[in-house]
Amino acid sequence: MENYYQPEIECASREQIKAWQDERLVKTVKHVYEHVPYYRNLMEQKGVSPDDIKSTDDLHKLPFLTKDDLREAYPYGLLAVPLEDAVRIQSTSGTTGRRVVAFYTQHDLDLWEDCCARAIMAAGGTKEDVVHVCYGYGLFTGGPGLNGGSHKVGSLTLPMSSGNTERQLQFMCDLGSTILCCTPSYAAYLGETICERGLQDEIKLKAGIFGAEAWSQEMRRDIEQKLHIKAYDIYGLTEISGPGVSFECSEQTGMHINEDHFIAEIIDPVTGEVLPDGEKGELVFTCITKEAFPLIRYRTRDICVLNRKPCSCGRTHVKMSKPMGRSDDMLIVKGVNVFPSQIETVLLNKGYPANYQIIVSREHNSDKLEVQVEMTPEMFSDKLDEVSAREKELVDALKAMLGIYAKVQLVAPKHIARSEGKAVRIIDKRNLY
Ligand code: DLL
Repeated sequence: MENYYQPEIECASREQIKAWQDERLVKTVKHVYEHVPYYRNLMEQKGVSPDDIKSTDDLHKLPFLTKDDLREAYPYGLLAVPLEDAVRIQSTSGTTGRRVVAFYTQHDLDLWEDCCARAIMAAGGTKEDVVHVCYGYGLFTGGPGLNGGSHKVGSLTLPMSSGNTERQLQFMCDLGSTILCCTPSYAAYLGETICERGLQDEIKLKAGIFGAEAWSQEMRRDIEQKLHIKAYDIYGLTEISGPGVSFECSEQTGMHINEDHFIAEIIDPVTGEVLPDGEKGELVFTCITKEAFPLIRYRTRDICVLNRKPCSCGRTHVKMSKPMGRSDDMLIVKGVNVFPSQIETVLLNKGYPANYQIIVSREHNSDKLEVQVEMTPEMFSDKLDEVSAREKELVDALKAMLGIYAKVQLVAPKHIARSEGKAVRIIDKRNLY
């Protein structure tokens, strides 16, 4: 069995990584220019030809690609191989507009599974592990990606998919699952249920690989404590392949981007200017090894920071921070930028569980921000003055963090609907778009 900790790649010198990226970028740009009329048009509009791209130093000359391009080119407009060579699609969970469909050849699936296998190995996974995958299967990339990665590691893979918590717990106890893969909100829910039922001693989990949505350090601590595991972050997006674009190592100070497959840039989301490492901005990816759907300079809308300092784990691939919000789902309330992650940090710091909903509305042309927060069973009390005091405390803490007033409504435990996939945190009733 191949060992998917690939030190010759993951710990390669920076010179070697640049050499791979230079060569692969040139090849990929030629490939899309020759096979995708949509790209050829975009490049011609910008007055750039494949001959102008000689190395990664020329990357900035290429046009950006956005989700709007993907929607416009739907369904086959960005497919870079003949249909007969594509073997799979995956699709985003997008609820508005046209769906985004990504294509894979067998080679692309293989490389994607390698990336996920690296993530599992980095979380301590080996062929002795029992990997419990309760990300959704089907069009969502979470289930298929981690499933394929787990196979490559040689672990026993439980393709549970999402939902049916009873069955999840039964298999987890009976089969002795050791690595849990799901969204952090579902992990928190499983942790809560396991504690309520006193099942802590019956589960054998040692690690979790959680991603697909934003989650704070406080939420990590909560999950780690309830499930007695080490919780690792994993990042990815359907357009670029799915989970495994980057992943955490044992140092847990950012996620290593698989730089032999993807080139990362950080840009100013307003001007599009490339920012130096260490500055916060929008993450942009260029795929350099894919055949069917090699997106170039794709704007993710995720706001991050890149860090190239050496990592104690030995990996040399650049690390990205946890996304700190999205340039498109940042809320602007009364003219102030509000990121859901800021609200979550306040709640978890004050000992509340990560079960909350942010409701924005507009009355008489003025924005109203309301946060509904679940209490823990210990906090839950019938005494109105105690609840009011708690609400007031949160209003003050949120004001200090956000700079604006947010109404707080504390609700009973389990009041807010649980999600088996990505949690729905924001309800914006303002119909702004
Ligand atoms: O969420 C792929 C995935 C599956 C990643 C399983 C990790 C684990 P999409 O549905 O296309 O793909 O959503 C991609 O989700 O642009 C981020 O905004 C967000 N996201 C993904 N991972 C993380 C993470 C999958 N670890 C979008 N932290 C991305 C914060 C994340 N946000």
